[in-house]
Amino acid sequence: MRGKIALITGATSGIGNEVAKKLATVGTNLILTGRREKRLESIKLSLEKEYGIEVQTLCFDVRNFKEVKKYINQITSKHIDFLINNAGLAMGLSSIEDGKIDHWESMIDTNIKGILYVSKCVIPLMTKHSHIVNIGSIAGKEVYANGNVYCGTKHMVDALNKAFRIDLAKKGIKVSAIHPGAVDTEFSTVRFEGDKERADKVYLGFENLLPVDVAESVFWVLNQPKHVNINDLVIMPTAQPNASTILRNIGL
Ligand code: NDP
Ligand code: 8X3
Repeated sequence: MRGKIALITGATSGIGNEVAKKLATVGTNLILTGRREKRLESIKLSLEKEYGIEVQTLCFDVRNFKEVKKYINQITSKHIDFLINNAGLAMGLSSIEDGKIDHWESMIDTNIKGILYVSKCVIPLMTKHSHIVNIGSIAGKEVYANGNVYCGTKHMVDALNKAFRIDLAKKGIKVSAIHPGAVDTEFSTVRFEGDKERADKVYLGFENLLPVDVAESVFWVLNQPKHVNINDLVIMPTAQPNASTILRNIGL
């Protein structure tokens, strides 16, 4: 992993940030993206200082193809070894007839178009043994009440993951997806538009996944021998046996 180059979208918080830290510990150079420039800068400074790696930051919105193209063109390296398609979000948790159009558009544009736009621009920089890891969700494997559009976008990520693998196999590019259950990040605060009290309730009474658990899975997937591709990995809290069941207050 030392000296290789990984591009991680959505590295300003949660899972993306933790994947960046994990790869930094083994000497992988990083290209980190997100919309919050100050956070990107402070993550860059701290990882460069602590691990002696090179970090390039690119501040752009994955929903805007012109921006994606412009910033990916600024990448100083001619080659990308790993692309972690992580940027994503849920907005709202409402029955289909109550859902907000702007929430739907934001999820569709970020979770689906974002992966397509970034991948379209990064794949030309990838060669044999490069590897794309798409962060899907248990919501891409099952549908839960009021999850409608978010679940739909993550089902699309699941489909794109399979499609990318077929299309890119001839170039020797590996393609994997990791589908987590509940991870305590800024995800629920974003979903409930800053309502931290409501967000915190999601994780009450059971041991949720931590971003580091997902980062360890990403690391494991990237570290398989070159003839081994992990297609799909679903990682759940022990207390969450499926998307819509969380066993609270029983010590799990
Ligand atoms: P966070 O909210 O902590 O992180 C989301 C990241 O995505 C941030 O770095 C954010 O950066 C970035 N992002 C969001 N929208 C955009 C955009 N339009 N352009 C560029 N970057 C964007 O949540 P998580 O770490 O939990 O989420 C990471 C991924 O994991 C998502 O795809 C999510 O769907 C998935 N996931 C999360 C689970 C959970 O329970 N937390 C479970 C299963 C999957 P910035 O705001 O700076 O742009
Ligand atoms: C995030 C997990 O179950 O909140 O993708 O949809 S869930």
